[in-house]
Amino acid sequence: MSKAVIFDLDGVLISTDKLHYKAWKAIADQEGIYFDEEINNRLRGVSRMASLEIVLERSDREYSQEEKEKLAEAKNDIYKESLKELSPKDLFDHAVETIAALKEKGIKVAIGSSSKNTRTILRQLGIEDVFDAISDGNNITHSKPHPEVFLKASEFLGLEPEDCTVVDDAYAGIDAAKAAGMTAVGIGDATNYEKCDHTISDLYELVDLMEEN
Ligand code: B16
Repeated sequence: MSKAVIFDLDGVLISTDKLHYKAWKAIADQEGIYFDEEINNRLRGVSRMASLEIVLERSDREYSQEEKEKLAEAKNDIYKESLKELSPKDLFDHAVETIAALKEKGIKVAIGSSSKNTRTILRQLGIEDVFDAISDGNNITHSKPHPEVFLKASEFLGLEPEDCTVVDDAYAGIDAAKAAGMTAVGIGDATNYEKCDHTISDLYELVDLMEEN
């Protein structure tokens, strides 16, 4: 049986997709670059700088590293402003109940997110203090599908990777979990991905699943 569940954040406990979209769209419009929701879907689970590279694919000119850093910072300023609107009611159904039930069973809970804004988001959602470990964009040098963010989470928990189960909604997250040697549970879009060890349609299904595995 796994000793811990590592939750991806965006798309698993909350959706910040639209907020990312609005911020990237503002940057793309400012630069005269075409950007739509379909392109935005490719940014899920991807780091900020890697996301910018995807946004710039439609540009007809090259950007210097300095320009790219300025654009990424401008996007993050807009995004951070919008995070102020988040509140506990934005948490997905049964997120709080699932975390509480897992903890009651002695299962540790952690976050494994590519976002450098993870702690701000958790604070806005009122769940900053419930996790045994938080691994995020600030403690990694490689973004998913690299396993680093989940391996760091298991290290912070003091557990072996094989003792951990990851829940992620992005293909890159499932790949990262498998590369880390962890059990991968897909939710949302990832339920269509054959690399998942298990799939769930509601977070609370994790509670029974953790007893079986
Ligand atoms: P930031 P996750 C990811 O979060 C988002 O899905 C992705 O769209 C974003 O670019 C990335 O975090 C970095 O976010 O700009 O806040 O550092 O799915 O790994 O929880």
